[in-house]
Parts: sequence; structure tokens; C-alpha cells
Amino acid sequence: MKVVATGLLSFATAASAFSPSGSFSRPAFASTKSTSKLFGGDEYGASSTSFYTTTEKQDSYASLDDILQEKCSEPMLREVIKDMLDACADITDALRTALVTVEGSENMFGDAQLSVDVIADNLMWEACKNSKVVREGASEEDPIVRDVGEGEYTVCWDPLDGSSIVDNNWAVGTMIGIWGSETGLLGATGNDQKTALIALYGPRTTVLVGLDDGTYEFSYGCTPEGCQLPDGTWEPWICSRDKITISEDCKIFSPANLRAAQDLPGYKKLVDYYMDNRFTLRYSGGLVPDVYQQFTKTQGVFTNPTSPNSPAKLRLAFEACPFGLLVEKAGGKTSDGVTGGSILDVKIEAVDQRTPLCIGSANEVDRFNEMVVGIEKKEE
Ligand code: FDP
Repeated sequence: MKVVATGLLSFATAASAFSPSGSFSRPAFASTKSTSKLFGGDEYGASSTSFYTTTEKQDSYASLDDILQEKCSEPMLREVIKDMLDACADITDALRTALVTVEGSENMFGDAQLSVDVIADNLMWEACKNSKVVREGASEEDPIVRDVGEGEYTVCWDPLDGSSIVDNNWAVGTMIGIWGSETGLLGATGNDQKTALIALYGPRTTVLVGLDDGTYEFSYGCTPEGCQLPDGTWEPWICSRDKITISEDCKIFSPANLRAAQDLPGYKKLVDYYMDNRFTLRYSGGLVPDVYQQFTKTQGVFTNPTSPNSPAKLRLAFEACPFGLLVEKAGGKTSDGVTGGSILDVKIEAVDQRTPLCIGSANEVDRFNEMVVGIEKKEE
């Protein structure tokens, strides 16, 4: 029995969360540790500076199909989202068993390719070639727009971000931007994206997806068997967060390219500001977990300015645009690090174009623009 839903609440009966033990009790720490309220979340630990989840278990969860039906008005876009989620599921399964070794090859940028980069990239190409709605593909591993089919969309991806941390078993991710045939990729901007997906592979696989009215999170296989529907069938993907919002203020900072602070006095001053104001440092060196936490903690700022001695590493099309779309859809802000404008307004002139970036809670992006870029906030 599937429920025809008219709103999120009515999805509640669509997919019942499966608990192997048949019952779920809240971990003891959640109720016994002292908490303080800073941004509507619970802060734990002796200094009240660690942000634990405030997400409570629901009785049931909406299925992917139900959410797409309700929140994605374009049928073809629903198709490409499902095709990309299938690819993320395949990458999840591959990462469980693949060893992290050097492949003996280099990508177009001269970066050493790892076994897992190649596996993830092959799975993405396969997904695009098998899709009925994809026309072109471009990968960070080989940044050329290639024809793959007769469909509608140009899909652009970084198959596995976090090459420098994956051997340590830290969270890594896949970033996917999707453009329509009216624009394709080159000459378009991030604003032209039809949608974007960011997959985070950690102990669980969760994927952020941009839908008509905001950013949603889907979790893969919430038990080993998936999530059971009332009719006894299993759903591989359930909606674990809906219409996520990123607050204007934050107390979590993620300072990438910190070495640029040697050249940019404004960046040094900004990092001092974070420390003077007792912000909490959460930085892994992987763009996906470092920005994704803004959706789980509903706050945060990721800074990645550049300088002549520490040039830009982040890619506009594969990394900045997909995250930019999802963060702005959630009420956050972005800066291109040059004009102080949105990263989504920057024209994509080359597939492998690099960019500085600041992304996250709006007031902290304004502070970055003021202190690092030298641009005052315009009064609205
Ligand atoms: P990596 O070190 O694996 O190349 O995409 C580039 C990237 O990773 C991002 O994932 C990450 O945010 C950034 O570089 C790390 O930069 P820092 O060296 O400044 O930490």
C-alpha cells in the first residue's frame, strides 16, 4: 500500500523505519550530558562546544519515489536523480571492499589516480551511458564534455573527492551538477543547474538533493535490508531530512587553504576572529564532509580563499557549483572570493576552472567578504 501524499506529514505512513530489535532507545548520552542552546541546537561536552545531533527518530519515513513525485515537478529530472542515486549506491558498495592503492596513472591534472577514484569514475560513466535522459558527461578525472546518449542533461561530476584522506577511512564524497540542454556546461553558470547531488560516504551513505522547494537528504539502506514499506517491500532510499535550512549565524568554522593566511592578512584576521569568539573547528580536509556538516548541524562556514603562493584547488563546475546550489537553496550564502558575489553567478569557461570559495551561514559569508575580499555588505 503506497500513500498518495499531499504533504510531508502524510508521507509518514509510506515507509516504516525498520528496527532489527523491534525497539529503539535514545542513547544515554543524549539525555544525561549538559547542554546549552546557541543556535537552536544542543551543544554537549564540558565546554558546551560540541554540536551533537538534535534529530529524533521518526516513526516512519517517506520513500524516495513519494518525495520525488511531490517535490520534483519535472519527470525527466526525477529520472536523472534516480539514475545518479543508483550510481551513489554502487559506489557505496564498491568502497566497502576496494583497497586504496595507487593506480599507476595520473588524471588530466597530474594528480595520482587511486584505485577507488577509477572505480567510482567508471561507475559514474556507466550510469550516464545507461541513463535514458543523459546527453553528455564530464568528469573531474578527465575534464572533457563527452557525448553519452540522446537524452536531455549534461552531468558533471567529481567521482570521489577526498583522495588525500580516503586511505585514512575518513568520509569522502561524490559531487554531481546537472545542467539542461538549453545551456549545456560551457558558458553556463551554477544558477543554470537543474539540480545537484552530493553523496557523503561515511559509516552511512547520505545524499543531498536539490528539489523544487529546497534541499533534501536521502539515506541509503537504513538497515542492511533497506527500509520496509507497509506492504512488506523494501526501499533502498528514505528521506532522512527535508527542506533543510542553514542558519544565518554559526559557531563552526572550516578553514581550508589555511596556508594562504601567510599571504592574506585578512584571512589571518578572520581566523583570529573565529578563535577570539570561541568558534568550534571542524575541518577534515575533505570538501564533502566539511561543507556537508552545514546541513546536519544547520550552521557553519567553509572558507577557501586563494593567494599567489597558495592558488585555487577547488573546481567551479564539479565542486563549487553543486554545493553552491544546495547551500543557497537551504538559505545559506556563497562568495566567489573575488567580487564577493554568489559562486552561482560565475560563468563556466572551462571544465576544470578553479575558484576560491566561501560558503555557509550568510552572516559569516558577509564577514569573509568584508575581511578577506574587502567588500562591505550592501544594505538591503
Ligand atoms: P584534496 O586535498 O583531496 O585535493 O578538491 C580539493 C580538496 O581536496 C578538497 O576536498 C578540500 O576541501 C581541499 O582540497 C583541501 O585543501 P587544503 O589542502 O587547503 O586543506
